[in-house]
Amino acid sequence: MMHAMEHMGWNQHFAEHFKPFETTGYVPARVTRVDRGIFTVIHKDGECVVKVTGKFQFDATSKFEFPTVGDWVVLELETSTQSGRIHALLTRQSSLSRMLSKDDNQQQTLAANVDTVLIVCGMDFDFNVRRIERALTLCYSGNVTPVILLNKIDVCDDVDQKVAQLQDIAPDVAIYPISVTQHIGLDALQTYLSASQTICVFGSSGVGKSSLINHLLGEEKMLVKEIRASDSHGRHTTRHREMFSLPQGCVIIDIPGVREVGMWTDDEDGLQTSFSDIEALAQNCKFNDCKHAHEPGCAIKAAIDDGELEASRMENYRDMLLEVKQAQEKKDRLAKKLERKGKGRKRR
Ligand SMILES: Nc1nc2c(ncn2[C@@H]2O[C@H](COP(=O)(O)OP(=O)(O)OP(=O)(O)O)[C@@H](O)[C@H]2O)c(=O)[nH]1
Ligand SMILES: [Zn+2]
Repeated sequence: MMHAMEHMGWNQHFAEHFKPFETTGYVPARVTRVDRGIFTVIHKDGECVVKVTGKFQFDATSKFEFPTVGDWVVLELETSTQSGRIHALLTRQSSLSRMLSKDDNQQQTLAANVDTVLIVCGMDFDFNVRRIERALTLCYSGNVTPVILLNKIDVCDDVDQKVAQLQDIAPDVAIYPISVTQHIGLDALQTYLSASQTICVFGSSGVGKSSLINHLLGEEKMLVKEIRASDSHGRHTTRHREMFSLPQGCVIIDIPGVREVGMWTDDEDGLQTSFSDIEALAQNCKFNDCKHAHEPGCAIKAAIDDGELEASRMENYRDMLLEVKQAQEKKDRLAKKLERKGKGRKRR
């Protein structure tokens, strides 16, 4: 049993959080698909399509408390009919969220419990440091480890220079120059693919995400093996699932919307991690409340003038900081609304 569960991403964290439910007869299950309130989940003995209980529905204060792809849930399972209901959500280890539109600040949680995001860039035309910064921030805000894959090094003349450029902005992130089609540098990725691990792949169209996933799945087969507790359900050649497992036991979540990175976060810490150089520079500004615009003694402006800091990096930081502030305001408004709703409930 443990074998199958580990190949679904189960680990000590979830085992710990499931303990209170052990005596209930409920089972842990992982959400592989969400479609308007209908959840496809897998458990150690199979798969079923379920809804949440009425109590779950009532207790939820926002849609972010509802299960999303990758979530572990507490499932009441009717084995004879393979039907059931979701009673609870096990505390998430991590999550990836994006902004649906800048104007209305709508958040969407795309995937939960992701350990590593492989950020894939194509070195032929897709190398964009600013976009990588956004992807990094998204990962840090969601407690996910980012890894940068610079693909197509076979058609790039200045790999070292680009690696150096990225090391500058992301000194703590592992960067792998690779070529999927030429089989260069791919063995090193095995570190991220062991059992109990869940990964996501980010990147623009054409950078080689599908090629990479196919390679990881095993080249001769070129098949996508859906996550199933047993092989008796057979293998499928089309990838209509949003989650599947590699032979090594790692789980890949591949949701179209997750591939192209947007961002939604109300977490300034994620931003501070990605832009620690700017935060450090700002400490040296003459005024504590320096807006880094036209103030005298601005260390940021000086660094840009000296060529020490790229103006576009600062702009990107400014944009994201604004998004974070807007998101925080929205969250505050929502919290106030919920508080009022909560009071209303108690009075009844
Ligand atoms: N030269 C070169 N081409 C590559 C490499 N890896 C992938 N490609 C090619 O890049 C093209 C796009 O690859 P895909 O894997 O379809 O890219 P994708 O990121 O999945 O694209 P979408 O499905 O549109 O999101 C294909 O023609 C691949 O053969 C590489 O290492 N070097
Ligand atoms: Zn300043």
